[in-house]
Amino acid sequence: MQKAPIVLVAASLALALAGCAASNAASSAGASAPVYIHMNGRNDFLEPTVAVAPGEPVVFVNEDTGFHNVIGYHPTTGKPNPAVNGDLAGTKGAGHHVATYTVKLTKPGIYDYYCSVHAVLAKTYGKAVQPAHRPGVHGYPGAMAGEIIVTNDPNLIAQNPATTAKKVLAGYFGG
Ligand SMILES: [Cu+2]
Repeated sequence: MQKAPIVLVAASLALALAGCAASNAASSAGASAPVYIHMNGRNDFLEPTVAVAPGEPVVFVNEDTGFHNVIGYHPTTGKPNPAVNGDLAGTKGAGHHVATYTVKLTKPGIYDYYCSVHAVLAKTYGKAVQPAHRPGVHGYPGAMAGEIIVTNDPNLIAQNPATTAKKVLAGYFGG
């Protein structure tokens, strides 16, 4: 008679876990929920790689006091990619208006971008380029750059950092 409750507990745990899996799948499949990419005091993108479903909004959020931009480019040709192109004024501080730039990409693929204030495109070989640290930029040793993966694979989307679900993160002003 002692085993019956244990079985019941195990069964309800299994149901609870199944419920979690189901709600995760539902949230990642919801193409209307934006994915947020944050700029902070280090002159970088806090979430440099994110994945979204086609048409799912990607919202860049500038929580930094300084100006940033988001410039799309093709890494194999060095040419600009106008599908990603935005300016973000600085935010004065907590409680002030936060500048955002929203982009919706409908075609699956990888969209590379960088901030031309804090990074430069450097030649690699042939016509290929990659972002490099802009000399004189303080706060972050790497290049301020990132990529958006537009995909129909929910497993990739489920790997986004937890911070991509929240528009404004606390404690990042003042760079
Ligand atoms: Cu920047």
